[in-house]
Amino acid sequence: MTEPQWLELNDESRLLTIPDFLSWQESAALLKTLQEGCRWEQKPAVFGHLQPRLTAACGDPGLTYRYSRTQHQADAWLPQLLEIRERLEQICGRYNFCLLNRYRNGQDSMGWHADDEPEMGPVIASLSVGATRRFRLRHNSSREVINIPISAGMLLIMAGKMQQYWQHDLPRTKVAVGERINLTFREVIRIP
Ligand SMILES: O=C(O)CCC(=O)C(=O)O
Repeated sequence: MTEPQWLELNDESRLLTIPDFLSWQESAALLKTLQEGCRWEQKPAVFGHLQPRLTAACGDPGLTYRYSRTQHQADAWLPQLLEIRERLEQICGRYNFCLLNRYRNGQDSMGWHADDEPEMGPVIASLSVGATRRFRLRHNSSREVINIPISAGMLLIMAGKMQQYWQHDLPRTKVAVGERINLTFREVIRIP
């Protein structure tokens, strides 16, 4: 695995990328495990539409993560995800929840947003398996856009004030691409 290197963006936002966090074989095995082992759902979006992707969630018992009008209740951790969590925590952060997004083809996507809910810890570790897709970051005031092609096995950690000053998305593509699953390990802080 390549040595982790932090990229310091403006406004105290920090980004780390490790292209080979998982080997090609580990990525292929994890893709299959997740396809078969997670409880996938297509959640409602706005105006009676469905979200253009499938989602699943794993985490510590009793945890729920809410964003917009969507609610994700954690299923039990798969053993493979617990192993990854341990590896991630050796690099940076603490994680008690994993949101999984499954993009079935190039038409599936995720719109511009920030993971800035009050109950969300500031460090988000995003790991991808399957097809390569373009991930974008956009600064809220300068509108600078950073394009990051994310391939299988690549880890990206967003930290510092990233969620406060930047949004991110996963745009659709007309290129014929296969399935991709993205896992975001997060810390959901229980608010009394
Ligand atoms: O699929 C991705 O890489 C992006 C996922 C994402 O934006 C999120 O889970 O908040």
